[in-house]
Amino acid sequence: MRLILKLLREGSGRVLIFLDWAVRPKIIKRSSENQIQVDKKTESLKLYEFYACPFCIKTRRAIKRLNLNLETRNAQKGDYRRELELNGGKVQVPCLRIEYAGEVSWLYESNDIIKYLEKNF
Ligand SMILES: N[C@@H](CCC(=O)N[C@@H](CS)C(=O)NCC(=O)O)C(=O)O
Repeated sequence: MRLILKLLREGSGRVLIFLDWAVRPKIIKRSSENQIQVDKKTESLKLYEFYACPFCIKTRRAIKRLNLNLETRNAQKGDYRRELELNGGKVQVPCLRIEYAGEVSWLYESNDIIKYLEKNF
């Protein structure tokens, strides 16, 4: 049963990836000075994700729309998965790692991540 659900999620994820590619979001434009400032700010953010996860696709689409150069980290397996579990508290993606004033926090839930990005950028 778990495998079937996983396959369904993966399958719908691939369809969404195609739709996301076919219907691109309208990207916000900034002056080059403003974009440099935004790029500097997004250096402290990392998105832990799975490639075909529908919630990650939605979040990546918001990132694209907001024109953010934000590092994404594949947490499907390997070091990033372990890091997410150990430091974030659970393996659930998407999760935004936020480093601010030397403190690190982990923001789960795609809607909350999108709200955070829309509020800050
Ligand atoms: N409500 C969450 C749902 C996130 C979710 O269900 N993510 C799945 C992947 S699509 C997950 O992290 N599963 C853990 C796993 O497969 O190990 C959100 O909107 O971010």
